[in-house]
Amino acid sequence: MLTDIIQLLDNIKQILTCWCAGYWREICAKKGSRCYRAVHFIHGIWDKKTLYWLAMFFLVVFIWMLIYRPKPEKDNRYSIPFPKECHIELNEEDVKNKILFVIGDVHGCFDELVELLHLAEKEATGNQILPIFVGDLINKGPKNVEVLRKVRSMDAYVVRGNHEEVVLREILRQKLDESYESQFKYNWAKELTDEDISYLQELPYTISIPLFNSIIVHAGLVPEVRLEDQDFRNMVSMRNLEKHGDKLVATSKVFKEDRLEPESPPWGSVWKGPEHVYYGHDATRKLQIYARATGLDTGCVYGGELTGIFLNGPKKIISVKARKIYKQP
Ligand SMILES: [Mn+2]
Repeated sequence: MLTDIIQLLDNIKQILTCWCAGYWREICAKKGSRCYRAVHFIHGIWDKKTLYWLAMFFLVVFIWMLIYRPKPEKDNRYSIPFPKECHIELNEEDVKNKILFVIGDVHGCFDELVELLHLAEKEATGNQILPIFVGDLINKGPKNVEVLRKVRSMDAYVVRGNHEEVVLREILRQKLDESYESQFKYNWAKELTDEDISYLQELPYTISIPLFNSIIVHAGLVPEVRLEDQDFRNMVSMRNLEKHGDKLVATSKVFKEDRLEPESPPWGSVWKGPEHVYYGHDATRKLQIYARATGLDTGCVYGGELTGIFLNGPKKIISVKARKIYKQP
């Protein structure tokens, strides 16, 4: 291989030196001119050994560039620390003999969560349920700490929502500056223990379940962008897609009476898979059912419902009504 490269470079050298010698000699009419001297200097050092070291040098530079090529800067909505694993995958062992139940945005609606889990257990007829939450467990609602502790105590999975991120941001700000006062709506977070905070901090952005050809994410995914190249800000905030030239751009505008369509369709209606994505974050559109995406935020905290879907077993959508309007939309 190396001999071939040397041979090739030697051939190139032959061509170059012939070209140089002939051409440069003509244009550098004077034998003592700088151009003439330069050509002969290069010709002089242009031996096999030099070529070998030159080839080695470029090879090392090439490998170094491959290893250390600049990776795009990753950042999230509030520039808070990332979890150790941003994208996790559940394998066969993780989901074996379990009924997967994906639950929409809870937002501190503890009583409704307990009721939904009871209902799910009935539906699962004795089989073990594995709840997977689409994020936004906390904030806005009446019993945020209770919801977080309950979920933590369960064998369950959760992805990061924008509300987990905003609470982490507030906690971080307070740690950095003791005089910093969070807004009243985040007061409940003062009750969180270090374990609660670490739990929130390590929530991944997505959970993939290849066995069920599914991905769980809080807000959405931009079509035709690989999972590892998705923008972390979009994953917790997007609702719609807009066409900017050839590119599909995520936007987070809130849907109101068809105001956005058709220029800004819900991202789920555009998503072609191949995976089926389960998500939340879009309470105003309520339950969204598309060919390859299902939106589960049915606005429990706004007096709507708390909704969950079975990925296997009963394979259906169930929901419970909110006990009251905890927050005005
Ligand atoms: Mn959200």
